[in-house]
Amino acid sequence: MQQDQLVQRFEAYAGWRATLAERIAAYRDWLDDNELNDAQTALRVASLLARLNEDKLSVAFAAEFSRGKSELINAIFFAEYGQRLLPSSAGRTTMCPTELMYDAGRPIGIELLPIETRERHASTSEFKNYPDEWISIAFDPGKPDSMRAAFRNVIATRSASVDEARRLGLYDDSDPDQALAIKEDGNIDIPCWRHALINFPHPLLKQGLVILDTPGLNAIGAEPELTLNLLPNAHAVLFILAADTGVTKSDIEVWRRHIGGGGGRQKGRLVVLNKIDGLWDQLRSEAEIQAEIARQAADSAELLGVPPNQVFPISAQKGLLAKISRDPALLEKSRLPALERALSEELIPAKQEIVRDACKGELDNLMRSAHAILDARRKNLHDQLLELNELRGKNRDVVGSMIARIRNEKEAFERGLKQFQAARSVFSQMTNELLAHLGMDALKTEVKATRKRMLECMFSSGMREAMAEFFAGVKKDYNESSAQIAEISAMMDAMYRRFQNDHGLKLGKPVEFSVLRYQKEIEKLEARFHDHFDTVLNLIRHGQISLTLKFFETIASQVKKTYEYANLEAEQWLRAVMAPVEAQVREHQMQLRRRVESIRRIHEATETLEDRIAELDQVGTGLDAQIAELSRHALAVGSALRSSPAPAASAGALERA
Ligand SMILES: Nc1nc2c(ncn2[C@@H]2O[C@H](COP(=O)(O)OP(=O)(O)OP(=O)(O)O)[C@@H](O)[C@H]2O)c(=O)[nH]1
Ligand SMILES: [Mg+2]
Repeated sequence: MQQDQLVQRFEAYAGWRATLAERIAAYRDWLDDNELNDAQTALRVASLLARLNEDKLSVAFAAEFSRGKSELINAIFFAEYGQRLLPSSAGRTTMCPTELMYDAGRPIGIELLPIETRERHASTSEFKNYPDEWISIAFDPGKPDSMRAAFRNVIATRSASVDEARRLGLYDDSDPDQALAIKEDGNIDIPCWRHALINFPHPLLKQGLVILDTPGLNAIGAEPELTLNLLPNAHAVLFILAADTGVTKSDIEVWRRHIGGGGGRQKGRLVVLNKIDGLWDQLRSEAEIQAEIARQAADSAELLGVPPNQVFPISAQKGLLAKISRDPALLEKSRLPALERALSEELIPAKQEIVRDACKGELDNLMRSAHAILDARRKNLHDQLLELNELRGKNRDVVGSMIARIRNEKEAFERGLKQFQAARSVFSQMTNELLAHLGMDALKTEVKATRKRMLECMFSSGMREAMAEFFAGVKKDYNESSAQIAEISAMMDAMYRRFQNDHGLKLGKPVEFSVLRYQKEIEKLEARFHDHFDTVLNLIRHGQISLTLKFFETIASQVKKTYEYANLEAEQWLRAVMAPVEAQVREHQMQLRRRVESIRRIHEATETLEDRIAELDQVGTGLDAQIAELSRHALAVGSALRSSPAPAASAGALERA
């Protein structure tokens, strides 16, 4: 199997992730061995590891039809199968959005969502939760022919009456091209499937890559899932133009509406000028050909309003051929490697940054708590030794009064504990309130009410109002959560301080948390909805109320996702903020008990002072070793986190391919 640059970079990234996961796991095992792993910590480490494991990176290919999206995917990712895996041919080919991925928990094969589901009030995302709605077709990932046959489903079409097509939002009366598509029998061809999921253990897919192939995007009623979710959320989007057609009006429309909308240089958005082999005119000199390619690339950049170095002229077809026939000269000429390099440079560091940021805070917290516990033990031991050293040469009365002193201390702490219990019950009350603001049931009710209002008012102004109110409700939930979080933080801050001042616990500052990220996401969704409102208006004009609702469903399911994540994160934070106090309180309680116990034993002369001091010295040596080991783990995890994935050897990659 040939190894190209992209694969190498990806493997390096996956390697980075694996090393990090390994070191976190080693740390967890060490915590276990040293009895430092409580239930909360275990849960937090497990969710951290799960997050690393599930880490996905998505690359979408978008363009007008027949620009070579599917061919480019074949060339970049699937050349090693020795054939054209995804169907690619002249005219409209790919008929439904197609995601290629690997999820070990699902059967290998292709799953297809019937087009008829477009009439129902649910987004594709939501249908993903109901496997029974999908048709599954298995294939053998070891047999390219079997895969190819299964992949052909994405081009399947069937005949439908104009009425049915209209109902499904696949026919627009105002589009003259569509009238031309009506066949002699009065019917029209429509896609059989609304969405395809292809699941198989390709090396890159196994490492978390998700590839999204899309049908030509300028069709009316393009799946809102693409517009509102899959494309804006992809880590990289390749927009493809073809040298033989140049930049057409509909190319520009697709670009503006679906990809380049935000204007300026957008991260992870690459423009590809495909089919440059059409310019390889044998009657022209190489220099003339290169100049022509450069000119077309520059023109395209100008028309789309992107910097010229963001446009990559390539030949997907020749690139695929070169890889299959192992022809390095042709591969170089196809310029595919330059695009692959840019793609990996765009994609991987950005993704790594996200993962790094997500893990760093949590890891720091975990390590800090462990450190705090060990430090507390160390300090306690030190105090105990001081106490015992004081006892040297003293009589039993002194010992008795010392016991009384520690008992007092213990009682004071127990009074503090009562306050802690009370504060904890306030905390859980506040927690419930916070989680209620982010409640899924409340959101579901809100979605239902909005849907009803939208159905009732068939006019655009009413729709806009219903949506505005929906967003206002969601924003209110988040604002209230935010206020609640501030309250919880203030309370925890006071609690931390009290335990620090009154009982000498080392707690530092409580971990911080905000829902700002989700508030921003909601703002983005709202903006996206407004951006696409003209499409919605168009749908309303054509009486396509069900499709208008589908737009809403897609937004609603995105909002729901933010609630889910916010809930998850809030729960994690609540644990993280409470866990250190609980752990240290437990620890402190145990230490006080031990101190009383050890002095009592000396008092009753069941143990000699010197034996006890020697024993504690030994405990101290053990503790020092533990603290050193903890620092070693922190260092190992920290350096894994900071390091950059380095591809094994990139220099020879082109020659080898
Ligand atoms: N000459 C040439 N033809 C290409 C190249 N890339 C793709 N094609 C051809 O262009 C046609 C369309 O390619 P597809 O991969 O099906 O295009 P697509 O963008 O996926 O099209 P839809 O699936 O319909 O949206 C096919 O006949 C390909 O063989 C290329 O680099 N050079
Ligand atoms: Mg295609």
